[in-house]
Amino acid sequence: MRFIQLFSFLLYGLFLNAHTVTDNGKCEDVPNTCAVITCSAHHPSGLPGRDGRDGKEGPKGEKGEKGPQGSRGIQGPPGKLGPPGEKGERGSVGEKGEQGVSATSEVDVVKEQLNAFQKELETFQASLMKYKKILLFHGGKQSGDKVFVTNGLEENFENAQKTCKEAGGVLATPRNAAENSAAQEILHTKGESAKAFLGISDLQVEGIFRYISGEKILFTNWNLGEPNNSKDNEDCVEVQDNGKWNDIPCNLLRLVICEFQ
Ligand code: FUC
Ligand code: CA
Repeated sequence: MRFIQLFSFLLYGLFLNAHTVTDNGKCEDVPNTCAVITCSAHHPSGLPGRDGRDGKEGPKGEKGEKGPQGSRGIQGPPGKLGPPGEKGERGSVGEKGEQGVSATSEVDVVKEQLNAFQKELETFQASLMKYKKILLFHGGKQSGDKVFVTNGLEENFENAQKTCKEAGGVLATPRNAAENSAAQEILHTKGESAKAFLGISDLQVEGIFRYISGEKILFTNWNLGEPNNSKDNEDCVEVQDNGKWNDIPCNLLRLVICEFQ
């Protein structure tokens, strides 16, 4: 048995360390070659040869192990606004409020306000009546809610219009026979042949007479043959002492009669 073990050992050494002779006469290692006998027979062992040249660069090594964790970086910018959170729980019940005003007392308050307003209105109406009486005392004439009054002056149409406006009224504008009679009565207080301007003209469109408000006139009391736009220069209207109307030039002077209502 020992003999077989020794033989195997030698045979193994022969395969691992075989030598041969190359063309240039050197003895080199040739793995797995069974020429050890030839080499040692022709070239007895000499001085060791020089170191060979560096071999070619080997293949890339395997990836190294993961390094240790780096130090903590600086804080980043704030992130975007997140989605709204879920609805919170219902809060606790608040304190009891003060007692409200009862419906009945609210009605009472409105009733009181209404009574106070009614009293104010009565005072105002009494005051209005007082001024109406003053106007009538000064020669004013009433028709319905309207009162006609004159300042006793004669003015052209433009100034007569201004005078009435400044007094809070408008030039006399009879809209029916009763009002026309009231204006006529004023003329009678100023003597025969008295004439006054009316708040009517066709200054805007020739032949179409309108009130100062701009409305077309509805009631008329023209004298026979009027309006004739004599000399193509009659855009204003006078009321004569007989109550009849005539178109006349606007620059003539006529009594100022204003109406208030
Ligand atoms: C009539 C009127 C005129 C003017 C003249 C004296 O012709 O139509 O407006 O009053 O008389
Ligand atoms: Ca005329």
